[in-house]
Amino acid sequence: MNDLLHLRAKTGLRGTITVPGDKSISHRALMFGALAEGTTRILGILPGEDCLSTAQCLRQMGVGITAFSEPEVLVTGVGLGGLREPQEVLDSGNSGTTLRLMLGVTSSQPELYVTWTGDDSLRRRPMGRVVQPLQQMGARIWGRQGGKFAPLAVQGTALKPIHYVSPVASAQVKSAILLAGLLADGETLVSEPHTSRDHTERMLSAFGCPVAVVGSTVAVQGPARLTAQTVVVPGDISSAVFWLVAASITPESDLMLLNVGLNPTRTGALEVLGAMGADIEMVNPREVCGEPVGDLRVRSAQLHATTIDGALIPRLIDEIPILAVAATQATGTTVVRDAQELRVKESDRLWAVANQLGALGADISERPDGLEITGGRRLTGVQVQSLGDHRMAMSLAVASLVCTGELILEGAECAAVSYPGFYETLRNLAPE
Ligand code: SPQ
Repeated sequence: MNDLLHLRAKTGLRGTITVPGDKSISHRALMFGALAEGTTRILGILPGEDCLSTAQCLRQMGVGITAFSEPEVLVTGVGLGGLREPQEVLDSGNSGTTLRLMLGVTSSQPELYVTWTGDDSLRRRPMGRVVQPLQQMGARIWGRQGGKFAPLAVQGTALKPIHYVSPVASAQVKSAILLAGLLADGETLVSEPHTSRDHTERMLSAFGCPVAVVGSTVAVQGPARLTAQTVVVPGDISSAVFWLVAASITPESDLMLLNVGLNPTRTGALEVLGAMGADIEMVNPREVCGEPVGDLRVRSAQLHATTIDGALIPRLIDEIPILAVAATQATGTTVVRDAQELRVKESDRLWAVANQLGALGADISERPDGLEITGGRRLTGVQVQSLGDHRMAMSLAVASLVCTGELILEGAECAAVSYPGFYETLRNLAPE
């Protein structure tokens, strides 16, 4: 499928939106539920394609998971080491989180042989970053180019603990090693240059496995046991930011976003939008299942340029495409640095953002590790492409709100990877 979606500018986005469940937390709730003893209840799970991939792979390894259409999803845990050898190749679809975290889980389980694959995009993404440290732990993994790319074959075996000093700040690398460490005998540590999202650490503790955190170093003690829990998944801040930018750049807008996850390792985009002059108010802050949550009210505002770099990058890594859209409407030149990780996401997001926003007439240039965007140029609707990347699709759809003429979005359907119903919500916010 390669849907063509026709979109036009609007004014006055108004209403209340409950953004779908957090993707990172939904994946982890399924995985930890599968590895726990007992039945885990998940409320508010994201019914996105990526999470469905995780659920399907786990089911193929003998885990009972009820339908996502029900108000709560039940996961019948098999316990650490209890996964069954699958009969088929397991397909992670478009989901880096599924493949990287599950490489950690499956490589540490003796008696399990698994072949992992994914879609065209995922088979191009680097897996050496988890395969190599797992091999240091003793993992037996084979794949294309010496294990750098999927398909990957894993023969589970007993692993030994390591202290891995990661060259990149990556929650997927950190989580894969920690999950492998759950069955290793002793302490497994991961240090990273800046702290990446910490949902694994929080959820492991909630499932009864203590996690020691000192600065940007995290440690687990194996062998561990996980106990089933009830997980209430907050709304995904990475999805909420599309609406924060949409309302900020569209005149006469006033939106309320309910139940947004506000974990400090994920709120970099809120800080950046605040620094750009966005009118965002946090209402009713609270804690749900160990994760900070709140409601966000956002109104139109004149934005100005900012710089995004350093330790902020891992705290907003998935929001850079939509922040680039905001920067096209800001006064001055916004600079993004230290963001070379964006080159190995669902698309090369630095190239994709520069190329597609450039096609709309934005003053944007690509740097080896970032972007430079000078706001103020009027955007013109033309045909642009998602390049099969859900965050590109939704960023371009938001850009249509400020284009003259019609923007035609090719490959719009991939938004369902992380945000089923995104375009319907966009349509309902304001008449054209
Ligand atoms: O799962 P996937 O495909 O890697 O998804 C993305 C996204 O845009 O939704 C990245 F492309 O999010 C990652 C995120 O970039 C999800 C994630 C996680 O749940 O642990 C961590 C980040 O990746 P990384 O490589 O920095 O660890």
